Amino acid sequence: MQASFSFENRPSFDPGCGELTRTWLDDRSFVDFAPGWLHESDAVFRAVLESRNWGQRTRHMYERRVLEPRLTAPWSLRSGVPLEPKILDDVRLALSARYAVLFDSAGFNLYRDGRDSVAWHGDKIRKEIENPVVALLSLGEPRKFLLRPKGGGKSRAFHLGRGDLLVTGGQTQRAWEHCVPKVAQAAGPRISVAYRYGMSRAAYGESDEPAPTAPPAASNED
Ligand SMILES: O=C(O)CCC(=O)C(=O)O
Repeated sequence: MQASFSFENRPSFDPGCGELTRTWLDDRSFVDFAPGWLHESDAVFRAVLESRNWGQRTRHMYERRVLEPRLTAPWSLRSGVPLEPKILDDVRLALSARYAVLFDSAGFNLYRDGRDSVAWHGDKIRKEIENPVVALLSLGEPRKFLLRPKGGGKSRAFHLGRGDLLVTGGQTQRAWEHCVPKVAQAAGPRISVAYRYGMSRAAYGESDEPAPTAPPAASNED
């Protein structure tokens, strides 16, 4: 049974993705960024917060299973369940057309406050996809999103929330890793929607978890 959503002000975005600015991280890795790309994103945030079936996964870390410090809710095209609210499916189709791939899954992540985070990782996308594209739509309060060369190095920071769109392409998921660090000060809730394709089969279900390479440090830097 799907919820039906009616928005007072209809959320919208530029389906041509004309506002995307490309930044090269190295000669084969890039991110495309469009701040505030989804308009009326707070209403979408509320709809997603209230309608998703949030759960807390565990992950293997330091030889034991620990609770992931955020809530998640998976969606996949394979399930046959419509992606709702519909604006999120419109986003999926527009980004699929823009990047010439079929985004067939959407992973919802809820960072309830500054204690929630995700550790440094690259997404688990099948090896045969040489240059995977992953699109992240952020809703709610902005949180820092860091990128660094795999294994360490100087990090690049984006502050993602309130309808921001960030797309990783080229070798960014292979040669770089990313995280959302904890913050010491109070932080309001944020949701990210990760549009992906070519995930390993297990990744669509319960074990859709990034493989952490290091715990995220609490961070106050800009
Ligand atoms: O919440 C974000 O912006 C990042 C999410 C992420 O990296 C992941 O779930 O793999």
